Amino acid sequence: SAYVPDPNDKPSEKCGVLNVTKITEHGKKVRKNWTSSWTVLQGSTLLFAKGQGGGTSWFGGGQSKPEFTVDLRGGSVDWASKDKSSKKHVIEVKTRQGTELLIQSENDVLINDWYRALQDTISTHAWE
Ligand code: I3S
Repeated sequence: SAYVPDPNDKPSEKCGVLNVTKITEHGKKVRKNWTSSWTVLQGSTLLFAKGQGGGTSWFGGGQSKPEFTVDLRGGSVDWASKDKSSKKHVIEVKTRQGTELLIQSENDVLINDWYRALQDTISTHAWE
């Protein structure tokens, strides 16, 4: 029988450009370095790649690897408090591995979608 998409199905993948910085790595504070990153949510993994690669697909050539990836399982996602950043629409992601990231966009609709997607991911992908 023909494939009929279920309108209630959530996409397993989300991608877009976000401003990102690490603030903690392996539990240690690191210097902020805000960069515009191509960001992909794939299952319980969040992947970041630098820039937008001059228009060629990041996935295409196979030569480019993600700048870094984080495992969201067992982590947390919250709106960042004002003391974490002076920017607006900032999400704080904490991972089980002791990495803390801030992700941000000037676009409030876009960032709200990410917030929801990240929350969904954390609640549906249990830790072990
Ligand atoms: O939390 P901070 O230290 O106030 O973060 C700001 C700094 O990282 C600053 O760079 P310097 O390393 O040159 O001080 C950045 O340019 C700012 O964007 C950081 O603050 P915001 O509030 O934008 O996250």
